[in-house]
Amino acid sequence: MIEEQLEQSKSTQTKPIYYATTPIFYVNAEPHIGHAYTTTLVDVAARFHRLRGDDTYFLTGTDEHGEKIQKAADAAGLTPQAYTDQVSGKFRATWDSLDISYDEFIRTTEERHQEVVNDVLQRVYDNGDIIFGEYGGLYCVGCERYYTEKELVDGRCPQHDIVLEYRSEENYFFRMEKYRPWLRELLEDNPELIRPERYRNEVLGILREPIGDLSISRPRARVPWGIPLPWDENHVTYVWFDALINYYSALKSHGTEGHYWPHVEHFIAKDILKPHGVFWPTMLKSAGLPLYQHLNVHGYWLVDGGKMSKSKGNVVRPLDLKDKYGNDAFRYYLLRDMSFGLDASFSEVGLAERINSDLANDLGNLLNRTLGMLGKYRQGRVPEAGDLEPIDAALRDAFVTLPDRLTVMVDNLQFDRAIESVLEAVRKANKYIAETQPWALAKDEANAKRLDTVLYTCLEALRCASILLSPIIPNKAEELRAQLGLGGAFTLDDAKAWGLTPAGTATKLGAPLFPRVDLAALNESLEVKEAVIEHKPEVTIDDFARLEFRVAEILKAEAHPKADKLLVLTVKLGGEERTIVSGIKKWYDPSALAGKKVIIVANLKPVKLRGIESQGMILAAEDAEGNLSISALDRDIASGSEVR
Ligand code: ME8
Repeated sequence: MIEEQLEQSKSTQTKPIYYATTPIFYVNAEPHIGHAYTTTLVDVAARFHRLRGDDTYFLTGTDEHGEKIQKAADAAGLTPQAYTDQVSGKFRATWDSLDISYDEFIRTTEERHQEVVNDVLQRVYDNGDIIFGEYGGLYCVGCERYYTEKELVDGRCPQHDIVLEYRSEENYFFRMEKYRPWLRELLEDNPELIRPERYRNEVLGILREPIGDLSISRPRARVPWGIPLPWDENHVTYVWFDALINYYSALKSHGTEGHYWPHVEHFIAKDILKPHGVFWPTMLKSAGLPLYQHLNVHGYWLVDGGKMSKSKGNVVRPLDLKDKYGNDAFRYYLLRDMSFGLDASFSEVGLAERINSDLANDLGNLLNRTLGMLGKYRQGRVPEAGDLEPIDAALRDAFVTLPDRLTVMVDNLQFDRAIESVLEAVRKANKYIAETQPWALAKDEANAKRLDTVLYTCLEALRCASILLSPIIPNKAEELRAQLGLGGAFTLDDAKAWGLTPAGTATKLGAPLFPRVDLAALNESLEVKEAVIEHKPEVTIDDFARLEFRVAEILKAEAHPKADKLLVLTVKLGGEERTIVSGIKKWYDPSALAGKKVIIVANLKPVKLRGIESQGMILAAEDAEGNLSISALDRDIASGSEVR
């Protein structure tokens, strides 16, 4: 099958078109490693297609309407517009800082998008596919959709693990059920349409039973933050109906839909399979628009064996990893350590090990050894190669056959295998050095030409590696090329040709491309972090409001008669005096405490500590070693004042 595809790709004459999309992300959360994965993956695919010379277009953006966003804006105390501007800006800035080469960033609050949503809605309406009716069901605001009983796990939302609320409302409905037989047949006839296969099977499973009609509006009185329906302004468009259209509206707004739309490739994770696998194709069909080429569905990055969540406190932020390890190393890890379609477990140690083994050891060493020897034996200048011996030709073939193999792998979403095959060739080059022993050749002037050939072969291996890895590690690939003395533009075809490095080129051995990570130090710092971060549940503002924090002045402090570690404090709280027993004795001399103002929790139920009733608790900061410091106020404030 691979041979067949190779033949096909060779025989393609016209410049292929590639249009790839990420989901547009909800602006109720900040970018995390999951968002970064899909976006980096599409970036790598887009860069690879550009390298092949394809006419490439890459779209990403943010999903900004709906009840969930409206609620998030309320909680942040901002208008929905101000709030979405802020978070959408963070997504864009994150992608810029991660070197994401998107061609366009779309926001669903833009007028150009809203116009196209109206247009598509009107088409579906004119086609007789919209009806008005009442619907009742279990709704998840997090997913912004109704769930059927069958889709629930233990009666809860499978994505958010919460009990869903029953809702019933008068809405407009899209006659989705009508298109079920068509979609089923389409998926049966086109096994690659949704891939990998497990997700196609999942959608086919959904289509085996009635899918019902899709509620596509919300009453404007309840959800004002949305696009009003063109035929009834008392209702706004359901957020998924609005959001999915972004993939088309971005093109339509500048007239390129005829060019790119027929080639669209969507990339999503499994969480939003149903909207993309069922809602979207049926919507497109009704609106008379062509379907996507492929729906490419990847798995989830798991952290600590489960989903990341704010409440568990284990959300992994891409910019933190970029700052710590560099962006190229982070991108490399993301693409190398997840098999497309399957879940993967994020591990910082795994990331560091990947850097050390593949990037510092294999690639970095090849560069350092080659340029080191070139400096020593040839003043850093690229020599002219002589005739190739079989061992040289074997290494050449390992590289020049890679572009076609990688093309097939990338087309089949095997990004991890594609990277691994380049690294295999890099390892072969290291082995080649061990076998040809340039240092031994250098000892005898009679072997000068042979040494030239060996060094040149290593340089060519590095040049090809720099091209093949450039979509994944774009900056380091540039640095690598600069050290090789190469500049300017290059294409994938340049990695099929051997001998493109001009003899006489001056190389410039620089700093190591990927410094090794000190694994022992990393393990130690992670252990400390683990100890400090207790996973605490998220609280609502109402939970917080139940606690009463007040300023208290310490009047006197003395050692607890029956406990080594405790002090008994008398504090003044406005007009009131209280006794508080506190475990700060190790850090404070009782005589130095009188007169200090501290913050206490004033409405704790009193408890007896070693026989003395404590009527509150002093807040103290605690570091990783367990040292305590009672809160210091930087301005004199009356005792009894509330702290919020
Ligand atoms: O669903 N692992 O937006 P969203 C891998 N606005 N990828 C992950 C991930 C994880 N742990 N968590 C999230 C929405 N993702 C809608 C989309 S499209 C018309 C509308 C990535 O902010 C993955 O791409 O919840 C997933 O599909 C997407 O973020 C969901 O992003």
